[in-house]
Amino acid sequence: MTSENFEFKLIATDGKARRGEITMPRGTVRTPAFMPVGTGGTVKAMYMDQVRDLGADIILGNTYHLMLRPSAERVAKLGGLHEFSRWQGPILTDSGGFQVMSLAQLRKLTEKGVTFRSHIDGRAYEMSPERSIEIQGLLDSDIQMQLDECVALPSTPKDIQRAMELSLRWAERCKVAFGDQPGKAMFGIVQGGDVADLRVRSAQALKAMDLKGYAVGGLAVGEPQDVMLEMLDITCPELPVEKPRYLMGVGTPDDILKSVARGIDMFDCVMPTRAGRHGLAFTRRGKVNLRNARHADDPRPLDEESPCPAARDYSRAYLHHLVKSGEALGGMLLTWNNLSYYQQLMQGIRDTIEAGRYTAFTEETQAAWTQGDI
Ligand code: PRF
Repeated sequence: MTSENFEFKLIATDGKARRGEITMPRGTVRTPAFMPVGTGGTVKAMYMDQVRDLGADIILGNTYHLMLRPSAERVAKLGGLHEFSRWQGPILTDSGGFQVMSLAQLRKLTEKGVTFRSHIDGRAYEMSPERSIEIQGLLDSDIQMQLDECVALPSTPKDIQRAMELSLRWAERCKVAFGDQPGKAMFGIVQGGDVADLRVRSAQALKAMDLKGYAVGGLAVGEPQDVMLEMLDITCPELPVEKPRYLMGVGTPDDILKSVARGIDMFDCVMPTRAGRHGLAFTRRGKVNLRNARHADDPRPLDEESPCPAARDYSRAYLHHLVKSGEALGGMLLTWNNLSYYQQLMQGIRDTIEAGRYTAFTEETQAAWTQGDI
């Protein structure tokens, strides 16, 4: 189902966990949703058809990477990011600030925006909140993110407050730059580090801007999991019930289970794709490091009951061999397995929220990770 407008509706709740649906012209996103990361117009080591067949409704793209290469203007001329990458469903793009801070060189941040040099060729760039929205528009992104400043933790309360307040001013400017686009959305991003009072102020100020959705940023940036969860406990109740909530850059399967329990609807993370390319498999029974020599003679598949051929049809011995030999197929099969596991987890989450047994599902899922046959 699609809709001319960007709409979110709640289908069921179980405690604070929410089962919902975002409808927009390019498709429906069933929430809680995990968005595979497609940084530079590709979910690394996957065909878009595979990504879709695993049950992903939406993928994430990155302003920062695409503006450097091949450039937003070039993507626009070639028909936009959907046409360019052959992903026809909804795309959410991150605004670029976070990636500039973690990847670019000679970064300078002012009220106007951020200037930096490309990590690829050293070329100088400027990105204001308005330019970030312009780029996301050129990419034809369905859900665009405000430009924000995320500070790594630990940081001083003073720095955290300065970044949070700057992010609020940038949210206003992004809202104006985005204007009125009925089939699309621009999300604000709650900042405030690990300071409860700043989180509340950030969420309340963004709520007053009446945006179409809200992200929680500035978490999973060096703090322990219990601090992240405490910040979600404080932040989620301040956000409007009728708008989607997106926890940026999170996380492990355990982070996802616990964040859904606190009211988060959307996630993205490089974990399943990056770990796959490094030889790590996520399975129902926990993580398996295929680089380990103990798999060299193991004829068993990763998970004989998985719907994913990568998990079911190849021996651990073969996967070990591929990974040790640096074969491209090793990263392809493990990425496939990992994204399949993540999408199965999300399907389980959605089904059990609807059935009113989300807590039991969480406990069973966590218990299975530690049982281990491996
Ligand atoms: N802001 C933006 N993107 C992000 C983050 C953020 O705080 C994070 C933090 N986990 C990941 N990606 N714009």
